[in-house]
Amino acid sequence: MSVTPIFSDRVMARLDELGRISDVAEHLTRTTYTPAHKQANDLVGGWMREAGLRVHQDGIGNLIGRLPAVDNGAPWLMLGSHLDTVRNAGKYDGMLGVIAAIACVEEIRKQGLSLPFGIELVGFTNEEGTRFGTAMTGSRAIAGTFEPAMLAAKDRDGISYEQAMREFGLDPADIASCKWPADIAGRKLAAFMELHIEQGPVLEANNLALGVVTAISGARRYRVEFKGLAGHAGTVPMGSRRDALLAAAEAALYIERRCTGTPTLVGTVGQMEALPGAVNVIPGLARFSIDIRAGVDAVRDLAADDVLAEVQAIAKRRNVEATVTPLYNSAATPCDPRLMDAVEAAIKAQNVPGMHLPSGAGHDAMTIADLCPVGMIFMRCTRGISHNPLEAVLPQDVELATAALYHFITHFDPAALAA
Ligand code: HGY
Ligand code: MN
Ligand code: MN
Repeated sequence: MSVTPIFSDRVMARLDELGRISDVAEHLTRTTYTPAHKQANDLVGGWMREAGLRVHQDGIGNLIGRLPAVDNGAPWLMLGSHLDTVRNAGKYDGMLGVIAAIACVEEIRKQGLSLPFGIELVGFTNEEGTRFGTAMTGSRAIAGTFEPAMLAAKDRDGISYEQAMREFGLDPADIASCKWPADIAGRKLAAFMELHIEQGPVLEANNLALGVVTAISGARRYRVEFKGLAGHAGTVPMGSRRDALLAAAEAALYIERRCTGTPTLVGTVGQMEALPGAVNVIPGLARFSIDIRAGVDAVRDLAADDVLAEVQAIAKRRNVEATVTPLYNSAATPCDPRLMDAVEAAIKAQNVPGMHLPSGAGHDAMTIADLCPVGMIFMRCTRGISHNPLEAVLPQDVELATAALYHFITHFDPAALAA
């Protein structure tokens, strides 16, 4: 007998609706400080209000819904995930964690439950770093680790983070006000729990819907520019070229070699451009991104150091100039064992098996870990595909995942973490 779903119909319908809000018509790309960012905050803010949450947008553009406890001095549980996306994205990465948490609050109110803690439900902005390269600025503002240098980061059109904020109606001077406890002085944050798709193939390979996240890999990101000499494709002999694109190509292939063969170590060149970009001109300028991660920081750092050294060696060999700009650096983050136990119990309560697994993907939980213990629930995604419009989930998994989050919330005991 199939049990009537409590959550999944509404969660899936809302994810479909939210997935139609994009910076561009042809696919889902929702970056930061764009009209789509505002539209998404307005739409999700309305759903938060319907659930009985008090809603506001904070000083950096995060969307926040609050359900205070009856007791003003009670601790708070933070829930949520990010509302921004990569380019040509799927509609579940980040959004699932926000929409499912709203569905849980709706059910809590429907059941007339009053919890011994407040709920701070956050739709973080700029977790991906798609527009400016520098990532997780929304959660960093709440954690108090936003770095003013990030305001100078520029998008593809040369607009700075600061300028984009101001055009969005925000004042960088207000970023400091986002830092927990924000506008409720002295409140204590007991924990942060994030539901997220796995974005990998492990749960599906084990025929499981849900998983307990053990740790989140740390990442280092850079932007590299090689400056050679543009020249005529027909007249400059091969031996006397200063071809910036070939230097970048050599660096990319080195990154692949260096990051292959070490467990949890991965290296990616996601962006590359050759300028001036004419078919009959030797590229005088090449820009590309580097993203290096591992479950253990020392493994990642060793690889990153080797890659940066090779970038300089290639520049020397090819007589081009290398400029390396660090964009982002996050340490590997362990999930709190007590929250892992609570997630395990929440999965068990759904009468399904689960498993423990690390996250190769980064999440806002890494940043919020500077404030409080963090935990994550992983949900299977089809063929492990993510950062891709083919990202897909099963409604029955969404039901299980939201029910597990609901179980975690309604059984959460802040005192157990105070010990
Ligand atoms: O890049 C990541 O790991 C995440 O999707 N922001
Ligand atoms: Mn992502
Ligand atoms: Mn994500």
